[in-house]
Amino acid sequence: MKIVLVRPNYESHIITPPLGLGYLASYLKKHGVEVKIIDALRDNQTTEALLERIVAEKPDAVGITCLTAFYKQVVTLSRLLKQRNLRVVLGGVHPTFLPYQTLRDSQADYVIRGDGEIGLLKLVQNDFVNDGIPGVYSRQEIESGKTPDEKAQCSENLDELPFPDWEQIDPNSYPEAPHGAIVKNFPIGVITSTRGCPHQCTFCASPNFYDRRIRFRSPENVLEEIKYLIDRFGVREIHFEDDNLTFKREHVERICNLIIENGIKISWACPNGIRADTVDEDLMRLMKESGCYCVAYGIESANPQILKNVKKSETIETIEKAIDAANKAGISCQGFFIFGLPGETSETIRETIDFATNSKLSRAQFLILDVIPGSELWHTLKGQFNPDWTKNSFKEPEWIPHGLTKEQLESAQSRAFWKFYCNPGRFLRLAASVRPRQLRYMCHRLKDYRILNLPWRTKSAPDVGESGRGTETRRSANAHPNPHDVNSGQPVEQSDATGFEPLTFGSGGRRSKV
Ligand code: B12
Ligand code: SF4
Repeated sequence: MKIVLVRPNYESHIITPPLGLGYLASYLKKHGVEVKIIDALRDNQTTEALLERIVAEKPDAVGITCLTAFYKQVVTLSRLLKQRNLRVVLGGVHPTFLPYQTLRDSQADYVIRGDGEIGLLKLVQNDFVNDGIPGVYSRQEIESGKTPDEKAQCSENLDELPFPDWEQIDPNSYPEAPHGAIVKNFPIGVITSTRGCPHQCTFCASPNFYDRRIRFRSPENVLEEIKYLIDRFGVREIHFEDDNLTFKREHVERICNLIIENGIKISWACPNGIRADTVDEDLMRLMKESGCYCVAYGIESANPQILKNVKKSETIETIEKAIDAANKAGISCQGFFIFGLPGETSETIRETIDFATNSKLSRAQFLILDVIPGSELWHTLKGQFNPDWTKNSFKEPEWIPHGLTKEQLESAQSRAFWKFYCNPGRFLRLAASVRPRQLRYMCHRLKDYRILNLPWRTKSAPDVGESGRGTETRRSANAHPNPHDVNSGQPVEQSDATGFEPLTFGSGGRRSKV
């Protein structure tokens, strides 16, 4: 039995090892299944070349990973594979929350919801006959009345999972576009030491994906993987991509202490962010001693009411303390902000920009809200916007808070970056840490985040300081009712409005080299 696991190519300025595919591959291999990973994003392959590469492998099935941001490319690839009579299985965050629509658009045979290791293995071992494997669904099953409300069985003891199949996603082959843009050392090993997050921020998909639970690997198991990455691939930096690395203090403290006690010389960072309410100066100092040089905090907004609206359960004072703690310990600190959250006004945008600019953050990222499947906002804002998954994620507004306009949000993004980096110290530190080989992707980022849109040349919007109400503030959704309310306590799967047309080659999957 041979399975090919694929990440399609799509427009992105971040290209990191696909951990999910790595875990699926090692788990299947451990159970005697032959697996080939093809990362077309890393290899920058056209859809045509990718298709031929997959077909040449003569697989028994093709598994494709799918986030909302590259749904279109997944659908295109899946349909082409079906035309070649190949069996297709989809998994990942997007199909987990919109299984029926995904199956219908992609013509894939199966969707597996949630963690994929056990469900996929069972399906393979069952010769692709689904006799009630939890979390596995076909379009026909759903149309004949089965409700896709179950997730696949997941591994309760994460230490039982083998490390990702690093041989096939060698850290050395991801040199140019790491998460967080600026890094200290290459190559980078990407690790998750936990799965899940018990919080409930309304813009985030993780709580629903993991049912608000968090599972931990043992710190010893994490250390083993770090050692393996160093010995086998010469890794010199680790990026923890956990949702909530510092959630349990003993967990992160033990990881730090093991790194120190074992004399491991490595730099590490948390580019996916940690929560400000889980850290203090002591913890930061320990993290620093073990090699941590950069953390990011999901700050989202400086307005207390907005933080409440999105159930962040953190105060601005806590966030300020956490930034202070990082600075005192000598750890560089990045802030993530989102414009366009419920309750946003021109005044709150200004508040956030002022907070960021006057803070001790050394870097900041300003995104525009995307209402993503799996998030609570996906439910509560349903019917108030048309999801468009062909647009650039987190860069183009889709739902617009009452009283604001699309243009105001877009100009806020570029204005925020400019104001933030107008500080000479910040700018010089940033410029000094960019490496020549990263320049191409750095330019890509500057363009994506509208940093190249000079704020004084952004026509359009009234200044965010002006209070005028937008003319066209909300778009009404045009959602087709679905034949089934198939989504597992999730809302009715929303709309056909995903920009889907007849299948074409081409656009699916070429990354513009900027
Ligand atoms: C690391 C990470 C990234 C990395 C790479 C992601 C990747 N997979 O290639 C980078 C930094 C590039 C990234 C980018 C983005 N990300 Co991201 N990212 C994550 C993060 C923190 C961890 C992902 C991970 O490695 N998990 C560990 C592995 C083991 O889990 P996994 O990938 O989910 O895989 C498991 C299952 O999903 C399933 N599975 C996955 N694929 C397949 C395939 C098959 C066939 C099967 C059967 C099963 C299966 O089985 C796997 C093993 O159990 C998650 C949060 C999270 N907790 O998942 C967000 C997350 C996936 N990202 C998210 C988002 C929104 C984004 C961005 C749009 C953000 C942005 N600012 O632009 C971009 C989109 C991509 C782009 N345009 O570049 C959302 C996804 C929401 C959605 N509906 O799609 C998440 C859930 C975060 C969130 N808080 O909401 N991301
Ligand atoms: S944003 Fe962070 S803290 Fe909030 S639910 Fe998502 S992963 Fe958890």
